[in-house]
Amino acid sequence: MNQRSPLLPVTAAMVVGVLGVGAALAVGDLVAAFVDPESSPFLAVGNTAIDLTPLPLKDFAVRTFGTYDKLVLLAGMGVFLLVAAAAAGVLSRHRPLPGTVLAVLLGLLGVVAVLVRPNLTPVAVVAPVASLVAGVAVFRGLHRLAGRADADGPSRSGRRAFLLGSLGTVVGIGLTGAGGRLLVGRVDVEGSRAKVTQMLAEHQQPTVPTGADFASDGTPTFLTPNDKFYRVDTALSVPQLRAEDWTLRVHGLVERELNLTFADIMAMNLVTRTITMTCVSNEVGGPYVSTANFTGVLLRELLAEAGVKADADQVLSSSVDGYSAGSPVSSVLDPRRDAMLAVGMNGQALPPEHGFPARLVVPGIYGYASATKWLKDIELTTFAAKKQYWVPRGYGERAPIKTEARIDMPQGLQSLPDGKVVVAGIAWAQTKGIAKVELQMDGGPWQEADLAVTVNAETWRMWRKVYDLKPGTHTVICRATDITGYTQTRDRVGPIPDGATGWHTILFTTS
Ligand SMILES: Nc1nc2c(c(=O)[nH]1)N[C@H]1C(S)=C(S)[C@@H](COP(=O)(O)O)O[C@H]1N2
Ligand SMILES: [Mo]
Repeated sequence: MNQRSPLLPVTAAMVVGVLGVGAALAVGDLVAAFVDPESSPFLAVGNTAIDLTPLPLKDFAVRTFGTYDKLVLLAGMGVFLLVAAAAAGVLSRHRPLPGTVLAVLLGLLGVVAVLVRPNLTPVAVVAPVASLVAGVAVFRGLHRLAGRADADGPSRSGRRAFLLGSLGTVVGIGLTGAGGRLLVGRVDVEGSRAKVTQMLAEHQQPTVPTGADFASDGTPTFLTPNDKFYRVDTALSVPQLRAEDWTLRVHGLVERELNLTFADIMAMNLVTRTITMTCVSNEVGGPYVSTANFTGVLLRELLAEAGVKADADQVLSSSVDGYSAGSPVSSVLDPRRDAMLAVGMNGQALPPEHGFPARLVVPGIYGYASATKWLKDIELTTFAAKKQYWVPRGYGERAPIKTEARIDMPQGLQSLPDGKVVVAGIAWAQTKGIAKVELQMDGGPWQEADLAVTVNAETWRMWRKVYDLKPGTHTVICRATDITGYTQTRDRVGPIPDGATGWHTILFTTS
């Protein structure tokens, strides 16, 4: 037989390729919804890509896209798949082999990604396997129909069969995809949060003293509302957990291993502390710093029940999404800094993006090395034995927050109508406290700003200073000094490996 199979038209070939990949994605998502939503091959590949991203590129992504970095990654993956699928279709105009090979390769990528995810069990591999099988089957099935349609020549029945097959596949993809979404949405996170919020209602929130911020002059409000609180994490999809299903294991270098439920935590001594969190990725003048009232259990009380052994120097916490953070035992147990396992944020259950049902908050340590969200495990270990998530990727092992100040008002390059200007902003030196903030206007002498009321040493402190300026362009620089007498360094360094330094400078004009 040397009869050549007919050549598929380019559009039909593209449709076959794209629908094959679409079916693979939808089936993968649906099966994953039954096993573990994170075993969706698309998400697993995306999450693995995030884990493998070199630090400078990740830093660039956070700087450029901010909180949208993940949306950009997902969109990029989508476009890549669309183009690859269409190209595979076109390459398969003679025979289905090239497209089949691509479907198998993409499927295997999903399998490998699921197998290497630290938080997935091997059973989770059923999702990418089902996805691979569906992709290959749909691709080959449609390819056969398209070939027949073409061989039919003037007869229309073959064409109709291909058209119906394609439409059927589109509907199938839609239904499968929607089914997957519905199944994932079936976890009633909001219902669970509502119950937790209700339980927290009886816990009094500390009131912020009047005069703790200069919000009317342009600083942030002292407490950051939950929906304004900065968000930084590696999770492509926010883990959907219920407090009722949550458990925490405390183990490693302890006298007694603990296995706690959410009810166990709520039965312990709950306290509320006002704490300012800061991200190591915050550039000088950057937005990744926020303050909240966190309600939870003091870690030193919780760990006392487990009994920390003397040779432990690291508290390694890990999350359901395969993240981990490590803080020094000395900081976590320090009675002057109230490290906590938090379940509440500003009087409500933690929002899902901020770690519901439980997270850690350790004052004075950058979030990456302390503030694990969607917490599931605390291991007492040593820095020598175990490395937290960001350490092999280039960040420092110990990460005390550096003393810094930021100008919020005026904004960079703002033009103000009047020479009567209030320069205002924030400064932070968690665990120490801010002693003074100085401003230098247009190269003049350093002058002290007025400080707002102190709330505690774990939080930021607001400042402001009134100027009467001539019309023109102005440059203002700020610098903070903490309670230990340390004045923040002028040396500009970027966030890697353990936090940015430098004086925030703003250029603005008055008329
Ligand atoms: N599970 C998990 N927890 C995490 C992270 C993460 O990527 N995954 N990021 C950490 C970092 S880098 C910071 S700065 C804080 C930010 O907490 P927020 O998003 O509630 O502000 O969470 C920490 N906890
Ligand atoms: Mo961070």
